[in-house]
Amino acid sequence: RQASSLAVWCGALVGAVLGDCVGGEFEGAEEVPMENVLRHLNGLDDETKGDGTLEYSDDTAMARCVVQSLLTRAGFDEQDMARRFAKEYSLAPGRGYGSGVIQVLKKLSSSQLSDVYQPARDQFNGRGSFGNGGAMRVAPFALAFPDLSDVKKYSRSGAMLTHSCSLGYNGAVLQALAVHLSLQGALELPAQFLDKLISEMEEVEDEEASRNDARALKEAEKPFCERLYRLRDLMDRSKVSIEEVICELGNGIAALHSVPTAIFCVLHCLQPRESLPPHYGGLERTMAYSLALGGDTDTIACMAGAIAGAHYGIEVIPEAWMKCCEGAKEAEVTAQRLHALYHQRAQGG
Ligand code: F2R
Ligand code: MG
Ligand code: MG
Repeated sequence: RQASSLAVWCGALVGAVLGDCVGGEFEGAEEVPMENVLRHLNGLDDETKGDGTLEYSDDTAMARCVVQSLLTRAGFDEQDMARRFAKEYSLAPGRGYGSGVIQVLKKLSSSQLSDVYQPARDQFNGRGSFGNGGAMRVAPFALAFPDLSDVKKYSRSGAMLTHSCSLGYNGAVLQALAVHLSLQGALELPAQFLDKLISEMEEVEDEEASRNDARALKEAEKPFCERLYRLRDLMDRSKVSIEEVICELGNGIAALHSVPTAIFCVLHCLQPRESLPPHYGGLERTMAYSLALGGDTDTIACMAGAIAGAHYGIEVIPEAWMKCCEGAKEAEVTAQRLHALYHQRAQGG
């Protein structure tokens, strides 16, 4: 892997935006034939298409708030981040937000609010959201903090501004870990990458709150670990169908049914696959495969795009794709600023 450090930072943030913009076409579709995916992706090469024709959705809208907050505050500031989420929603409410999180975003705009985590705790009769909204926007945390413990701590806190159920915020922690490890080149050794994710999540899911939520929702004792073990089994099989992936890992709006799926998409597409064009590189394969799963395609492709982009770097992203996607060029610039923040922190600044 030859990509420079700056190239993988840009790849991560731009990969996430591409996944969101390109994946929006199929969000909510039950079945997505691969030929439809390839037709959609081929259409991105059409020179007559204007700049930014594919608009980003809530995934990128919220990730932009995370980026701006981390950069402006030179670290995590929950008040500032909450304010930015609320303002972004009030300015552009039509970006396809989850139906529950809208209530949180409205409450976060109140000047009377003393605890910015309270609206999220009140969701779903006090159980909190287990949606993937915390995970879909988490990549910038992985790009801003050099210490793994900070990545875990702040990605969790950032997700808890809207998702107080551990099945929501732990999904964000898992996604942040996957992006962070990928940035360090960990996907060169896929089996070790997965082992590391499992060992980190064993610790994360050992917390009492996580165990209680898992019990209340009748999930496995450590739900994300259990999915990662299923993922490992799928990887060991010589052939695996789209239906098996959906059945074992899911393709839905819950973090549990989408974050491990996104990680699988990246791992599965490290090598060429029969169903995908031979001229496709790894990032293109990951995008196409994520879309072909159907379901929450913008978010699964967004999360897979961040992990894959952190591995392959921005140079492999087709220029025509970048041009079509709203916010892609801006993501390249802000990734450079996150790269500087990361290195400043790494040097103790
Ligand atoms: N919302 C969507 N897609 C729907 C279609 C939008 C359409 N294109 C349009 O423009 O109208 N996509 C976006 O939402 C997902 C992220 O959602 P987030 O931020 O997690 O929202 P929320 O509301 O917290 O959770 C999502 C749904 O999950 C269910 N749920 C969550 N916790 C629950 C609980 N404790 N008990 C029961 N149900 C729970 C609810 O149905 C929530 O509405 C991304 O896909 C993003 O792209
Ligand atoms: Mg979306
Ligand atoms: Mg979505």
